[in-house]
Amino acid sequence: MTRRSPVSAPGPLRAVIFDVDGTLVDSERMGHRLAFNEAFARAGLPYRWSAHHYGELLAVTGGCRRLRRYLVERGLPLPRAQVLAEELHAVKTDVFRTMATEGLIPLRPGVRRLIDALRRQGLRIFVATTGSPGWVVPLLDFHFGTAAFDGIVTGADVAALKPAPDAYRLVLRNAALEPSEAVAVEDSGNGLRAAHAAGLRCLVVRNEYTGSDVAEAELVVDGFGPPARRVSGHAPLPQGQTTVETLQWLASQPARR
Ligand code: XBP
Ligand code: MG
Repeated sequence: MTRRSPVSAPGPLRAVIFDVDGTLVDSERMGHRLAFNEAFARAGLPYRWSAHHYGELLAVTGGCRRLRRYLVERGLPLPRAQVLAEELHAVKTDVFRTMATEGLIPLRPGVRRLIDALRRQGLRIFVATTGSPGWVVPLLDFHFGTAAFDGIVTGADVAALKPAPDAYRLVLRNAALEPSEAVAVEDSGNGLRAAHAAGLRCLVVRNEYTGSDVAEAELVVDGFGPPARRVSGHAPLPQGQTTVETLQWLASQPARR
């Protein structure tokens, strides 16, 4: 059972912490999924993950853990599944890094506008992801330049992946921030639970793989916009967009947990 951080009082917004997969970038269905399938093919394995099945596999965060679980479910003994998952994941990471640096992993619409606006307002911008540094850093560098971020925490930096709060807690600790001074932006129930367990308020920006397990978020929208529509929560969305004002509203809300 994960120990929860104390619920923090609402405060002025100083920082925004972004998830990467499914939040900053549209990376899962036509990105990671294809890279996993390429790794299976190169290993001569018959497995292929369909877009629909991949949505279910995303319940397990971290590509290596996802592979290991899948291989165990196919009947491989755990030690063999662990070794094979690590081998496949190394290939998958190489394939995905190449896709990222060739521009095949697009930003979600509206993300660049929001990041630029946050920077203009002097807010600090961080990344907390369960993904691997082998592709996270090149991908962020391709789209923004890594100098765009005040800190990047990846799955390699923490003992436990989301839904554990470790990545968010490490960002807060490195940046000397209180949870009340930052908000998280996520796309999944696992990410939402990680943010909440770290004491953060959370905006969920839904995508095709977002499940019904995000109802506890302080705010849910269907995109960064325009057009962005509220799914739940009463935040301002000026001109149908998720803006700095939207995130300031989020920081002013009592935590819903
Ligand atoms: C994303 C993940 C990642 C990616 C694959 O979760 O779980 O594992 O699917 O990346 P979140 P790796 O968006 O909550 O961080 O293969 O490098 O793990
Ligand atoms: Mg995500």
